[in-house]
Amino acid sequence: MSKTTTIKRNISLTGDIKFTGLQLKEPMDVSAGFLGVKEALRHGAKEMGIVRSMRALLEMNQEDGFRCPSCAWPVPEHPSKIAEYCENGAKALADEATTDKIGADFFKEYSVEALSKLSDYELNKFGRLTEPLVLRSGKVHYEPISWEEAYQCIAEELHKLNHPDEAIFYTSGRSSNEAAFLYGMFARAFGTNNMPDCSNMCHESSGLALSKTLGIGKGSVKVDDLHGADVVLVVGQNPGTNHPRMLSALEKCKKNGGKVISINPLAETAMVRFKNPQKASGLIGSGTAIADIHLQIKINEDMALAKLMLKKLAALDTKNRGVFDHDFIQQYVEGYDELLADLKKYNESELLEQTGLLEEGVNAVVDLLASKTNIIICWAMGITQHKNAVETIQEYVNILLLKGAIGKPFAGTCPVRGHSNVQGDRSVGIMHYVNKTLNQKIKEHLGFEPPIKEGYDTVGAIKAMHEGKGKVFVCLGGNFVMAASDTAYTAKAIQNCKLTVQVSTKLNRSHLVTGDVALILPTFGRSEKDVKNGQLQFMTMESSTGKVRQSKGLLKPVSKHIKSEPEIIGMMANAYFKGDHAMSWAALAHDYKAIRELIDKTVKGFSDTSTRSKGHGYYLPNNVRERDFSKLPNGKARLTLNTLSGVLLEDDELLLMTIRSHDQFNTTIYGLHDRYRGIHNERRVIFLNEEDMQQRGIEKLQVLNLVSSYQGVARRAERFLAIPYNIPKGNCAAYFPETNLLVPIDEFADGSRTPISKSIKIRLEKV
Ligand SMILES: Nc1nc2c(c(=O)[nH]1)N[C@H]1C(S)=C(S)[C@@H](COP(=O)(O)OP(=O)(O)OC[C@H]3O[C@@H](n4cnc5c(=O)[nH]c(N)nc54)[C@H](O)[C@@H]3O)O[C@H]1N2
Ligand SMILES: Nc1nc2c(c(=O)[nH]1)N[C@H]1C(S)=C(S)[C@@H](COP(=O)(O)OP(=O)(O)OC[C@H]3O[C@@H](n4cnc5c(=O)[nH]c(N)nc54)[C@H](O)[C@@H]3O)O[C@H]1N2
Ligand SMILES: [Mo]
Repeated sequence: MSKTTTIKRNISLTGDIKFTGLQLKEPMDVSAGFLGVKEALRHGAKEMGIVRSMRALLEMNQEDGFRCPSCAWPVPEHPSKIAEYCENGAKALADEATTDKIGADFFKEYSVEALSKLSDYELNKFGRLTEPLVLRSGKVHYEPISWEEAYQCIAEELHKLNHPDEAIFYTSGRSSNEAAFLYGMFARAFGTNNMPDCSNMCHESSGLALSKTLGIGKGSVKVDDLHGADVVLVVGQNPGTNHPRMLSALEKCKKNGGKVISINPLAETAMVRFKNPQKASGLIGSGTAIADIHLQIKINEDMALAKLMLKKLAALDTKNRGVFDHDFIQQYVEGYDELLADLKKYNESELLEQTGLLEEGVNAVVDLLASKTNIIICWAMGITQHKNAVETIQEYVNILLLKGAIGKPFAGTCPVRGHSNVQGDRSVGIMHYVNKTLNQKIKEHLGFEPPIKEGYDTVGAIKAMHEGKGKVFVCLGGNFVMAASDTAYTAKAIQNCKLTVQVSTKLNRSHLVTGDVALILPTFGRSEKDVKNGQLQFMTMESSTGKVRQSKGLLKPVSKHIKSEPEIIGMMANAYFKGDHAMSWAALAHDYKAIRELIDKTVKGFSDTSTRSKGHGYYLPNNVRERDFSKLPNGKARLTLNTLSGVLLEDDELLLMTIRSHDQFNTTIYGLHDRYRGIHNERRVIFLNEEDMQQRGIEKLQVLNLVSSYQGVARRAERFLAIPYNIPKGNCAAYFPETNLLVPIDEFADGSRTPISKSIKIRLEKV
């Protein structure tokens, strides 16, 4: 490696800001039907060629195929033979399996500085990364590097550190269980628990709230439970775009007489009407309305709503003892009297006013909750990314516990996970905190002493790098600089590092905002064939409902020079330990069955995974499903007292939620449309309430800067077009990651430290 000189390179964090030609249409009232399938095929054919795309689509989510790389929604127990994918799954596949590629020649032509002037959409479009590359100290062009030299470079930098805690190992949720396990064990063997992961920005709030109240950080329902539920609340989630296959489950629920309630500041398309693309009738039929009731709540007022519903239910229960499940409460739950006493402190009309809802709507939901017992609550980022996220989730759990809607068929908790294997990564050991049971098993079966000091989560890692305490930053997938909060602060933190390493499939801004020296280690996508010792390999993943299944690629890898994630991690560890360690890293790098055997030995609930993950796969144990709360203090599930809190706005402030368009997967921008919301060919838009616009004298399509001010620091995201939209007064919405610049590093959920990406106070500045 060349000698270290620290230059910060002239990197743009936004790309050149330009409008791309907005066309406005009416928001759509149906989704997923014929248009969805057509869109899926169009994307596939364009990126992969028609034969490759049809073959891949047919294998996606089938028993012997590969798991969809998009969201973590499980495949039903009896998947349809023809199509177990959705439009956005097909887009994710097309994006990964694209035949466009870039290697050393490309980077010789384009410097990181020049590339940084492009948008995230343009960066992703270049195609797959095909060979290992290095950005040497002081240089602005990546150059080729051999795999051997790349591993040596990492090993040398790791050896140079004064303490293992100067290294940080980030994981995005697209890895397999095998890769994540090996990676987490390497971090520990190296000596640190610095394992931030995308969960920290995602469902960490759910994990915490659920562990505290029910004793497991995962949801309790299976897909079939949704089919038979009486009432399903879909809270702070946009399944039409982000979990489209979930709509089929909701549709079944309705067919069986269940009611679906949407609680969301936006009337999201699929919750209004949708067509089922897997059925012939779905291609031509008129579609089904999904949500029976939509509560258009104000941003971050779910706690007020949950309290209001609890109060109304408690009043009904006093009148007629059948509303709460007193036998269940008696046997399994603690904190009943305290909760009922605490609720008395709150005033119904004040709560109602806070939510911004009409009482009829709330009463209709309360009537359903009062008369039914098979209740499921689903939620996602609309709930987890607020300061009071953990307590809000606990308040929703209170409703389920009082109703006895826990640990029985057709009822329970359903935090809908994001990344396709984010839950599995956590299960097999990607976590910044210390798990004593796991550590004990590591000592017994892997033969080394794991560190016992808590590591950095995402926010902690950024701060450590900012302060110069984090020096080597390794990322297993993801796009850290764009996904994290406070983009400018995060970028500065990363640029403080000596070495940054990205194990990636495609180009993104995290390859441009780097440490002094940077490595790109290109890897397989899930759809690609991974052949080792002449044998087609498979990996395993865990769905949102806790089921472990195999995933086996079938497409020819995009390049001969890329390697699988387990191989990269194993060989990196091998270069570091040079044979001087209890684990056989080089052997594991090439033997996933051996990795699975170690997972089975060390991780609770995994057993005989190589066999049991075949076909339909197997469920990991879940104490809530068994109504076993013995691990909680007093052996009971816990009702919690949660403080009502909201965000106080100044007169000229609005509350901003940063959301996904229909054409993106997190920071990967597939296209510039959000056709469900009527937005075509533009991402720099801000959705505003019309009254708010009038009050501020803002015209439709006026150009605005968004400014957040926390602790006297103004953060600015520039040039957004004003779109009048059906959104509660005082609220507004824009897409992430363009707006991550506005989220202050120190503003996160209490307890889980998830950035407040859904409730940022902003002012609008006319340009
Ligand atoms: N196609 C596609 N699929 C994806 C992803 C993707 O980017 N693209 N991302 C994956 C990942 S990692 C994740 S975590 C999930 C994300 O899935 P979602 O959570 O559905 O994603 P968001 O777009 O963040 O949408 C949040 C929803 O919450 C609502 N909301 C915002 N604030 C509030 C609030 O205070 N209260 C209530 N009740 N609602 C609120 C918004 O209006 C929006 O409908 O999707 C996964 N699947
Ligand atoms: N403001 C705001 N910020 C947010 C959110 C929000 O709602 N609002 N949501 C948060 C959430 S929920 C999440 S989960 C995070 C997401 O954070 P990340 O998971 O870090 O980000 P992604 O955009 O999913 O990562 C995309 C990159 O992953 C790489 N990649 C794709 N597939 C593979 C693979 O199979 N292997 C490897 N090694 N690499 C691969 C590609 O290079 C691609 O460019 O963002 C968070 N940030
Ligand atoms: Mo996520």
